[in-house]
Amino acid sequence: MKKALLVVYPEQYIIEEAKALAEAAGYEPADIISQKYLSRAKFGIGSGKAEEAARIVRENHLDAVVFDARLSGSQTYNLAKLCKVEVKDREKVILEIFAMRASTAEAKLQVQLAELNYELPRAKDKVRMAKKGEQPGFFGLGKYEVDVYVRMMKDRVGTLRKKVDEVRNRRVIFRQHRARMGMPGMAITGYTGSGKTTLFNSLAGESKDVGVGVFTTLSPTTRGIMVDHTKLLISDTVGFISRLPTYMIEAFKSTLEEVSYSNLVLLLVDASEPEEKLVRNFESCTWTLSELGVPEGRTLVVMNKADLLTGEQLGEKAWRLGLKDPVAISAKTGAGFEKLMGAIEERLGASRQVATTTPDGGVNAPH
Ligand SMILES: Nc1nc2c(ncn2[C@@H]2O[C@H](COP(=O)(O)OP(=O)(O)OP(=O)(O)O)[C@@H](O)[C@H]2O)c(=O)[nH]1
Ligand SMILES: [Mg+2]
Repeated sequence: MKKALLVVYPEQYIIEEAKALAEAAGYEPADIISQKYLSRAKFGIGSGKAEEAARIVRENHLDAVVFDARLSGSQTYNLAKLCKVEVKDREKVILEIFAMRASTAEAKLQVQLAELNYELPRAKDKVRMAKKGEQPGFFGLGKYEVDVYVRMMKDRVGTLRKKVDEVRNRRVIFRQHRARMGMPGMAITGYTGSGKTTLFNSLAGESKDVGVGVFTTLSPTTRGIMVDHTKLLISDTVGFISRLPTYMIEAFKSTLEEVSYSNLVLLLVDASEPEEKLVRNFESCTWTLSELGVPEGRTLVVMNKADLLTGEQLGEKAWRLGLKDPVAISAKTGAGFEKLMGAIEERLGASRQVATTTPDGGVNAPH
């Protein structure tokens, strides 16, 4: 494993998540610098801190700097030049994890598209720097060739988008088929590591990979289960994470469209998280769901990992999330499943009564 210096905001839960991300991407967080501001113009961090980072890297023979925020192309370049090792920002780290774990052709295409969307503004930065003479000979290219390189990247984005759309169309056909068969769908969504796959496995009698780290699941799986004498299609989905750029959601849209077109969206929260993290993660999930066009009324919030909490703690956390009649379960032990199934039946029953069919054949539940 490469040893890295982690640069991160000074909050315990943010540090923990940053560590988990770094590890999942193959970096061992050997040292940490925490800073309240990670958006300073030249290096992301202030010049003094950047010097300190360079010293830590040098003295401890580290291989990389992992920066848990977004960096522009020029910030990355400046920091890498100062520290003399590679610099990976948060988005790049997430992309690397996705690239390592993408196993289906579709996921691979999606990751490539997200990578290009990540590189494009940075390539433009490089063009600007090359033009100002600040970064001559980037890739051994002169400034005109760099212009050509950016144009080439834009073309590739176009080609990839078309391919991703083709796969997406196949999903649309599959969805139309399901809708014609009158099968309702439920997507299990939530922050990465909240226990979606564990729940999916329990409900569907499957044995999909469950992980301790982040982003164990990248491709959605759908299975049918019987609920109230009706076949319900449940889908396990890719986890959400805070500060996820919209272009990444865009790249994974065909996967996440399963969510947009579901009759019911189960939002699973890890109730064992400390309160502040719980609330922040919940907010980032509801933000992502709204980015995906899921109306609030279609979401069923379920508190998971209840086995790790007392009833009193659960009540307190439900209150913090504003849940009036909380459904609390343990995906691991099966506790609370009866209430969960009851809530699912009730919500599906209500959605069936007023369900209409959308032009593409998807079933559109009431807003
Ligand atoms: N104690 C306890 N642990 C749980 C429960 N549900 C899941 N876990 C654990 O939480 C970790 C993450 O579980 P996963 O099911 O992989 O979570 P996920 O939401 O699918 O994660 P990603 O696919 O990475 O987004 C694993 O170590 C599970 O064993 C639960 O009800 N109780
Ligand atoms: Mg999973």
